[in-house]
Amino acid sequence: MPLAPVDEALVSSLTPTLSWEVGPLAQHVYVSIFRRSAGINHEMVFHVMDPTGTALVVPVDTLVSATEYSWNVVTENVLGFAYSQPRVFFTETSCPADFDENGVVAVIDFFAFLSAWFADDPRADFNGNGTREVADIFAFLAAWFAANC
Ligand SMILES: [Ca+2]
Ligand SMILES: [Ca+2]
Repeated sequence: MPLAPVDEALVSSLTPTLSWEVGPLAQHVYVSIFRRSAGINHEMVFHVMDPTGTALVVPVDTLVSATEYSWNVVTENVLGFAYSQPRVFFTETSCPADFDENGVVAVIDFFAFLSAWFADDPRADFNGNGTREVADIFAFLAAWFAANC
């Protein structure tokens, strides 16, 4: 059964830790994450069979910000499959310096921002004043250095 995050949790990380417990007779364990909206599961974004232990860290590049997901744990034993109740969680609105939205702030985010800036991409208006200007680069840099996500 899933333990954490709790149902309907708002998670601040795009690499949250999932934990669960399984009965002693389980021979196989399958953990799956689905993108979800309006109460309906869409594509599976993550699946692992027989993870080590009863917790895992969702890998980078699996989740995106401001999105609803559900996950479940399926166990298999001699009697067949047992499906946990699905658990829902939400990812927080992005960390703005994570420009490519892969869950980590890295040098590549700075280059992605600069590319957008030179391409006059609306997202390059980092300070949101409606104009793409040099100040946006400084605003991005400030967020990038301050990022703790
Ligand atoms: Ca990134
Ligand atoms: Ca601006």
